[in-house]
Amino acid sequence: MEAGGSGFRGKVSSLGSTNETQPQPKCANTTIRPEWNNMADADKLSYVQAVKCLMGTPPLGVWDNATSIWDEVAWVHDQLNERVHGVDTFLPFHRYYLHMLKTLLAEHCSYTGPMPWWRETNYTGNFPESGLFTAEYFGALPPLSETGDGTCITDGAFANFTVRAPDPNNPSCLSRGETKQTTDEATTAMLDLCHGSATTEYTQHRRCVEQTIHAVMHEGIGPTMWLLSTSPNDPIFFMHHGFVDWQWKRWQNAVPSRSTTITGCAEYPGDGSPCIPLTRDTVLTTMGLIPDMTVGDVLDTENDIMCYTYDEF
Ligand SMILES: [Cu+2]
Repeated sequence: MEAGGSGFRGKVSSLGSTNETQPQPKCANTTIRPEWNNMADADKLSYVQAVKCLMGTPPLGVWDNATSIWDEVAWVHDQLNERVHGVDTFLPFHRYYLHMLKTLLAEHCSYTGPMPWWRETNYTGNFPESGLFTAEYFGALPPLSETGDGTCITDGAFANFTVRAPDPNNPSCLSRGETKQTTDEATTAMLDLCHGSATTEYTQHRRCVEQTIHAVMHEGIGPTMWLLSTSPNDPIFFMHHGFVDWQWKRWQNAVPSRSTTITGCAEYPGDGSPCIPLTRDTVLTTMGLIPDMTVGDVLDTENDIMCYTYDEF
């Protein structure tokens, strides 16, 4: 539980003031999401162990074929694939999805430690240097083979994890294979592009983040990660999306109204009619893994629902 004010929030919703003009109250005691390398080794270990715990925790009943909550986490993302990628819902959904992970870790694995993020642009493309891909933590990130194949991960906290979502009749291994040429594209220049004068509109920022560093790292890390729809099978997904969320937060911090208002499209009907707009009231769902929320609930990370910020920008 993050300190700060579930009681206060209950009071506010009973007054019915979660509408467009009245943002959620601020969190009294904001927690800090640390960059991986700013964490103590013991905290790193307890985080990966908590994630591993979800892989061994019986499913919640969201997906009939699941053997664990982790299977359901990946399956839900697969089911929602079209609704949460390539649309402006992308950033709020994935912020909510990270909140889902935090909630599941706390409720089912007693994890109350920090939710880490990974500053992917701090390297010269040599991601094993990140301190993530080690035998203590996430396991190896080997290069993609000459024939374009990944390698089953047999070290680290998630060694020999079997990927079952979305098709339990075709299980596979958790697999990685780095294409350095691709991951090398995640540069600070690319990062700055998404925060510059060409990206002052929310949709421009979202598109920039989604189509550059977000896409590059999914593609560059290899097989499990490059299948976008089921990529949360690889726990590195959440470190990666921590950085995606950090980028949005950094962009929001530059102009205060960016944490209270939203624009853009939640859906494109495809028949030439206008898009369905993304608003504070647009519903975000994990199909029952945690309760649904709205975009307005997650827009400001420092409100008393989300209640976090990052340790550095
Ligand atoms: Cu996604």
